[in-house]
Amino acid sequence: MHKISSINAIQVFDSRGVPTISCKVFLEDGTSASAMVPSGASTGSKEALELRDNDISYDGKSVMMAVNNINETLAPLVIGKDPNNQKEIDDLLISFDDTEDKSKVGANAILAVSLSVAHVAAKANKISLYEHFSRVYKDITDDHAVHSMPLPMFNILNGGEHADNNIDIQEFMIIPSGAKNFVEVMQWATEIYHNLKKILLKNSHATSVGDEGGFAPNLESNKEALKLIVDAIKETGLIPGKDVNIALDCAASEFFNGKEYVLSGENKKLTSSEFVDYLHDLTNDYPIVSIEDGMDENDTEGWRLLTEKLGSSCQLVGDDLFVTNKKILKDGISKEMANSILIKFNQVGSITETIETIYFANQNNFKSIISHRSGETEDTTIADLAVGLGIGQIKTGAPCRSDRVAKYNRLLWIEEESDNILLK
Ligand code: 2PG
Ligand code: MG
Repeated sequence: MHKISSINAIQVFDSRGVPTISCKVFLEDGTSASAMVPSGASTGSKEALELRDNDISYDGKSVMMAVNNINETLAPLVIGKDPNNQKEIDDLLISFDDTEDKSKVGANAILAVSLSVAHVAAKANKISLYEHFSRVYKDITDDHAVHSMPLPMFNILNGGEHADNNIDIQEFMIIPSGAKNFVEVMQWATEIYHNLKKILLKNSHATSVGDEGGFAPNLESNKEALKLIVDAIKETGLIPGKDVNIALDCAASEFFNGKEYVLSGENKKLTSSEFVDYLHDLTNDYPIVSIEDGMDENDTEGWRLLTEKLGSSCQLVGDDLFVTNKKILKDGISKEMANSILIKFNQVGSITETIETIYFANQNNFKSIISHRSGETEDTTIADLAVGLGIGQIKTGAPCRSDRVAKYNRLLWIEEESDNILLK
């Protein structure tokens, strides 16, 4: 295998028009590949640090320090290395930074290098990125992954930090659980999405969209959002709770004031146990099979209660709660919080650590869901990670807006080009 000969990073822009990093890695024979880093809006407080310049340009959000860290500091560490050795390279970057939260060079800088090394290795080996991820998984964990197509959660109605409407819950997602393959998954999702638009129009609601491509109307309540979605599923000729289920991402840390869950859209202030009951009622009334960040990331008692009450019937996903961090996940498991984990590369900052967290989750019977960020690019790496590790679930926004659809389109090609990769 040809060794890494040079690395070049530049500042590019994400789906919100905010600066981010694109990084290209070259091998000695001229082979090159690049990757881009996403960015969140409703972030967990323990996420690895996204290094921004905090000066007058781009409202403080430029990433030139992180870009320069790649070009001047990280590149010399990695040049001369074999790109197949993902773990060795990631470990070098991590130990050079030597901070808990990657604040010295920036998690965005480390991740940009980590991702583009994987891309160039796959290209040089003349295999798909998902196949390469399986090899990396085997190297890191000694476990075999079985390729599978992930079932998506499509975020078709946006609220919270991702939209300027009055809906408190951040994401209302549909899961085409009964679809026979990924082509059918996409047909159902897009048809429901377009029927939802028609229903919103008929009821004189706005059809503008939020950060993840879902509609962002002002509504009376979270229940009204759920009702509209159920209507759209039925309008499509599908059966709610059988063909298509619903998932929520409450992103509850965004509306917890330290004491109460403040649902300003419906004028309610609820204690932890009242909010658990509120969510429980929603699951009784609607076909909700998954709830992410149902409680605030520091509300340990609330999480315990939610898990006790709903954990056997509903997937309870920790996002801000676990921030893709194995140590934090381990602590959460010991406290009996949640039963699943959302996986985002940039919360932890490297491929190796992401894979270690997924493996640890597997070992503890926690499900993993691979996820985009609300600030995305045309990069489709997460689609390959989901297939390569056979994760089974992905959430990457509405079936609308190219930053979201790029991942779904990549999955369509993977299904097309392989005979034996089936929906999990
Ligand atoms: C989430 C994500 C992605 P953000 O909360 O799960 O949907 O949002 O990237 O803003 O953290
Ligand atoms: Mg979330």
